[in-house]
Amino acid sequence: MTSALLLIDLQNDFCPGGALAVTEGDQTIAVANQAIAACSNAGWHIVASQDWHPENHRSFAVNSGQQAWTLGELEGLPQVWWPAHCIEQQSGADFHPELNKAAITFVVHKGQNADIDSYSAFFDNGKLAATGLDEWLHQQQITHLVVMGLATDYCVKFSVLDALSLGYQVTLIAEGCRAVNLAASDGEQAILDMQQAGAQIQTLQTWLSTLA
Ligand code: VGL
Ligand code: ZN
Repeated sequence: MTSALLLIDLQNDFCPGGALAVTEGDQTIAVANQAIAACSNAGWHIVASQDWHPENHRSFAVNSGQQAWTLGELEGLPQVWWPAHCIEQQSGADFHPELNKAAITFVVHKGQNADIDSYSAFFDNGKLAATGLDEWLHQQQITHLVVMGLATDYCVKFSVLDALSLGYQVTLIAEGCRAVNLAASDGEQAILDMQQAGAQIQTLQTWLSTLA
């Protein structure tokens, strides 16, 4: 079994002070850096996704004439209207400054098509287009993913569910994740959904001890 670490959207806009700030989003960075150190040691690939939108993305409330943080529909799919965030090439889309970026061996961008949102690191929300992540993981013969990042109830959840349906074994490090929590229990529910679908939920320490 070949494993990789998959870090979801550890970007400035999802951290306190960012455009779509997730409560304690920045507290995932120290967890990610510990995981990165251990995985580098073990010779694993370290893969990171970046939410990467054009300025005219229609998931942005302002571009669709909607109120931010409310629910609507975009091209027939349910859509939360988000504040403008993670605009390609801008600092909000950068990885958090404390993340050990040098150790990342593959970066995948998602959300470039203005007409459809893309929570998963594998496919857009309508599964119309693939990002190339699955293909790349196949080329490396990676069959197991250890996942953490932002946000638990959106990009982490949909990445994990897609990974499981694509046949990967998935371990989720819950303390390396934080949720948007539009409803207070969304993060908790997302973890249950991932577990139900077959993800193994582990603490950082327990997982690190399996590596040693
Ligand atoms: C995300 C909302 C909009 C995420 C991305 O990374 O979870 N959430 N775009
Ligand atoms: Zn986004």
